[in-house]
Amino acid sequence: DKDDDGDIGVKLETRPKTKRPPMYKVLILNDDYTPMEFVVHVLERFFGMTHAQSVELMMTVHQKGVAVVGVFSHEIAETKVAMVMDFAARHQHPLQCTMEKE
Ligand code: NFA
Repeated sequence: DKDDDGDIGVKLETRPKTKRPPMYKVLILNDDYTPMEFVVHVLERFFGMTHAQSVELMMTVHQKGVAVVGVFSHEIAETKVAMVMDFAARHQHPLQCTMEKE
């Protein structure tokens, strides 16, 4: 079945390891205080969504508690999270934006 000739098996050819970098989901979390219009504005401003897409996603977060806004490389996801958190804090809203490995 296996190694009947007692040699040391050396794998001569493997598929090229094209390891893709991990991707990260950026999430928006619901809260009771951030105005709906502010969340819609954030989605338009930082995620390039249309107004209709933004309203729909905001309502999903409002009703379900959380939603994925997009999937990005680690660096882009980190930047998006930082920009949203900074913008929300500057406007004194408790809106939370986080990232997690896909
Ligand atoms: N739940 C917030 C409200 O009723 C709206 C909201 C939606 C906040 C999505 C955060 C994220 N004002």
